[in-house]
Amino acid sequence: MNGAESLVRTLVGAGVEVCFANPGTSEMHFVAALDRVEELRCVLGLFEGVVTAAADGYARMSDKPASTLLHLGPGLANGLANVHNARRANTPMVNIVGDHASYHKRYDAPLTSDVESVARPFSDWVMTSADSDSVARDGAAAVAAAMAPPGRIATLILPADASWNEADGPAPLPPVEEHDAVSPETVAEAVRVLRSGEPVVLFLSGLALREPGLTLAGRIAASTGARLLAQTHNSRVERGAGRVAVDFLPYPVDEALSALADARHLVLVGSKAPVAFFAYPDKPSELSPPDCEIHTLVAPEEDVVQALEALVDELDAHGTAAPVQAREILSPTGGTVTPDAAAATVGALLPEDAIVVEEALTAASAFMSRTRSVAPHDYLQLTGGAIGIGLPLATGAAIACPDRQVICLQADGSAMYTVQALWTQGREGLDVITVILDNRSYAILKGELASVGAESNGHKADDLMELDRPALDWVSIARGMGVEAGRAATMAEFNRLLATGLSSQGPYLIDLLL
Ligand SMILES: Cc1ncc(C[n+]2csc(CCOP(=O)(O)OP(=O)(O)O)c2C)c(N)n1
Repeated sequence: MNGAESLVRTLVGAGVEVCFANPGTSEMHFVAALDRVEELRCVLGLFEGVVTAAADGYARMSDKPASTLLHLGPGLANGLANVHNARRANTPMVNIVGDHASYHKRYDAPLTSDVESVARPFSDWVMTSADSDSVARDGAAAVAAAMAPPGRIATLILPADASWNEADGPAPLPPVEEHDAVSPETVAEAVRVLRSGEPVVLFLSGLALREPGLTLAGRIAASTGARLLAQTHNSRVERGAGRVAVDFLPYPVDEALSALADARHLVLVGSKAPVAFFAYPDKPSELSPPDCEIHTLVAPEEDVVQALEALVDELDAHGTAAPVQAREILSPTGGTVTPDAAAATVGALLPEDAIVVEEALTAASAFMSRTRSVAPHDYLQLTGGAIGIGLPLATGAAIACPDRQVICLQADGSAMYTVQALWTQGREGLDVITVILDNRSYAILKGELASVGAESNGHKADDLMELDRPALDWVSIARGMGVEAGRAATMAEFNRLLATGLSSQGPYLIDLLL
């Protein structure tokens, strides 16, 4: 067995089931090894930003470590924006990056670069395998590093000769770091705050937004009068009818400030203290009021569910019912197309247990509010602000959950960054409906131009935010990648196309003209 095969067998032994890949010459022994190891499924992405976001979507929905196969420094660099997003989602991800054979490096061949330096700012763990005998052990260490709480990015650089030289065989997964439990003192402090009689916000993220954390948080809120609020962007939220409803902190600074204006205590539950996405002249960076005390009940890398359980114990709230969201029956709307009307139709037609991937930017708040009380679903967001995640995130989620309908609510400008994901959806026959929110502009940037106080009334600034010259032909783009598609210019057409997409198997794209 060579080093590459020892690595593939190690990954499988450690629980890695899928490798999202875009390989090159230096990865050919890894590629060949895949045919000798049945258990590792391989999914091809036609750009590395597709590969890394698909791995992220897969891990978010499967709760298993994701892996990628990338080609030297440039291949990794192409994928990094979505590695950044995955890191911000606390996704466990192992990137295998092929490199030149160790003895070839000194010739400075065209693809040579300092791969470790490319990887480091976006990885929590980086290692280059010294030789074929260490590859398996390094691979096992990479998976353990990725699975360390709260989920981390591990990048293993694999020189070609470490791949092709003889190796001993696979290595076992070393012990994986456990979540630290939260101390009784920390829980007691939270109890004191919750019983202070002052307004408290429980600020939730991570596992606090999924069962059983959500119900525990609901019990705490019901028994103390604390308000539940989620971080603005989260890896995965379980929501909809029958679940504890949680508002999201709004993205615009003024709205976020008013959402937190009354809070005297902010208790962090798997979240970070809220800060503005960007600095704006004359607006604060910190979103909680100056007289609001911030308390950490549980940090993202600690045991969120244990902390919530301990808090429920201390509050003696196990008997308290967590209030859940009532079901609202929406009807598809008619008339002109607006984000709100589109959101009402999506809410009305959303199947039970769907996965909603949302990179809707200026339309996000409409979708969020209209899906609050509809069929229960998982909601996946852009966590790191690097646009171009939606289409591949949906692709990876569909690989993880082949029996669930995936609906991707996708702003058009962001869609173009990783549009090749449609081809992977077509190739793999994935049940993903993509709704392109086709406003033919970088609409959000028009607002940002004014918000940061940049003065402009000229056509050059406008020209950098308009996508209508030429208009993108989304139906042709989709069909050209093997995905059936239709265009909707009215709500009646959208309602019909969404129903068509939902009743058919395989991927479908709707170009919704806004
Ligand atoms: C990787 C990356 N590049 C550029 C940006 C800057 N950026 C933020 S929003 C945006 C345009 C978004 O337009 P679109 O996806 O069409 O959504 P809309 O604002 O029209 O709703 C850009 C270019 C970014 N956030 N991330």
